Amino acid sequence: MSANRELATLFQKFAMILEITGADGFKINAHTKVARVLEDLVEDIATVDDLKKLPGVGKSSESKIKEFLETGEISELNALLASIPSGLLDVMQVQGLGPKKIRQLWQEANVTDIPSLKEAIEDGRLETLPRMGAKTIANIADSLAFLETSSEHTRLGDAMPIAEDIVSVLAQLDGVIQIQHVGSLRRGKETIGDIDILASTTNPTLLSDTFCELESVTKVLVQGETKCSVRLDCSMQVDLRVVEDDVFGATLMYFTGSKEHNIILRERAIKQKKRLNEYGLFDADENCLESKTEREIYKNLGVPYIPPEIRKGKDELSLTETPQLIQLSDIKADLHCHTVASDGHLSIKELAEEAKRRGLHTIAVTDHSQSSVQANGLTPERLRKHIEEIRRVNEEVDGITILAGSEVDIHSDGRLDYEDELLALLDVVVASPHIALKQDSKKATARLLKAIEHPLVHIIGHPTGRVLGKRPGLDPDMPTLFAAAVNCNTAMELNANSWRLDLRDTHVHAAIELGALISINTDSHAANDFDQLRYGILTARRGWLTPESCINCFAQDALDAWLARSC
Ligand code: DGT
Ligand code: CA
Ligand code: CA
Ligand code: ZN
Repeated sequence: MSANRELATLFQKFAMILEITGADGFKINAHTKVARVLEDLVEDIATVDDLKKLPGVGKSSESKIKEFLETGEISELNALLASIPSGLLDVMQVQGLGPKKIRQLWQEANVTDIPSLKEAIEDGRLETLPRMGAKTIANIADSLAFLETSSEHTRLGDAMPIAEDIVSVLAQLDGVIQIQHVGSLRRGKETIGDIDILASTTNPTLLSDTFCELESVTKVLVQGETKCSVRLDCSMQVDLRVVEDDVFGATLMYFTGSKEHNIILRERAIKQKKRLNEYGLFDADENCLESKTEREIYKNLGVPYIPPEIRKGKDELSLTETPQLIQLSDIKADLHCHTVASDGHLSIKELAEEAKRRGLHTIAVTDHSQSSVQANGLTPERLRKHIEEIRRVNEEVDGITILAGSEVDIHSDGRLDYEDELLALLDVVVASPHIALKQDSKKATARLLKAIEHPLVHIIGHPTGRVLGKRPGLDPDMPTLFAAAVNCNTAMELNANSWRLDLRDTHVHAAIELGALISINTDSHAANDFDQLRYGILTARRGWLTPESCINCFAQDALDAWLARSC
């Protein structure tokens, strides 16, 4: 791993501690900016000749980076870290606790980590603090509970690259015949308990030894010929199962799950006087009917092949044919992306070139609106200029259509953040909730309904505003929203960013059942954010989405016509 990531994390940490200790905003922002630049940097930071040429990197950041590259440490950060209790960084993960509150909790209530925060809530210490009402305390308690229930699971977007790295290393070993990830990861769940890998090999010893000695392994829990289990430095557990190659299909099916899906299939087999287990499908005389591939087993059971993402043990087993679920290659447009005009890292042209490289026919530039001050949202005047600039670049760049759009804030009462007159100048309007994400369900429903029914809105962006493991987001009455979306011909977004995946799988399913259109967008702020599309696709597939119900799969003409619709 290059030092970029590690350094970015350190600069982020720097910014967080500076915030807690009450440093000035300029200094905090400078560190956050460097962290972002490092995260997006494609080349290895160690190979950059002149660090000061990087945006946001001044003299002091330069010397910190150099120190780190030479010594692996930043002494100023160490000193700063020593000045606060280390557990306070965990407290920052609690949604709704800003640095100022944390500082108050620390200095006035002796809160130094998550356990002492819980204690302070339980023994009533917090109530005695100024500006700490019962409602605030209840909110903190809620966020704490949420943080706890979600912390055992890893986001799909984090688990997938880890699993793929391991699989690609092991696949190269002598003797390995088939190897792939299974379990909830193969089913594309938004969060993953542990990573499961299935392999067949002629050299099980080499495979298990290599697996248990991977650099990222911190603890070997089980090491055997057929099963190994390890813990990684990121604290995830990985299970490796090794099977005979001629039963690979049967075990693939078994370990892909879900357990509920497997149970129903087994019952089907029994009704047909057969037996299904991880070694194959057998007849009454224990002759093996099928075991090599999943497809053969489904076929023999008289069930259409069921894609892993929808193996939930629900209505997938009443399907009469395999559904043609959406695939990555079906996506031809991205309708929600940011540029340097607000909080993105790419220029309009860079964004368009990246989208073109990825085979899209259309890309929409949808920077933030004026109320999103932290995201450098555009004032009406800036938006007008931005539209002109987008039109100009669209003329300049061949091979892709660049649409002028905006990600307009939906205020807590459902009003939009720009006047209609301005919105009418745009090709595409994505309306999203960003603030007041704790309002009650009724208010949230009314708020989003108003946006859906607005004649100039095309898409509702990340409708709940949830962030996985951090905040649950809005909880509106979804069927009501979807019915309105159908009526008004407004698309509901599935934001592909793996922190969001919003709408979630079950929402997508409910939406398309009612006939609503879905829009899968990456919400890209940097070039590699486009890579997140695959997680949106997995989630969409879990929601049974087919290309016809997704506006991003429309051909250019059809998309243009849909955007120009009047309603
Ligand atoms: P996770 O790890 O909690 O996100 O979810 P999974 O689905 O990956 O569950 P895991 O890792 O416990 O097991 C992997 C697969 O193995 C699971 O999807 C189905 C299969 N499996 C595990 N235990 C059983 C079982 O007791 N019965 C059946 N039929 N299948 C099982
Ligand atoms: Ca698993
Ligand atoms: Ca497992
Ligand atoms: Zn947004």
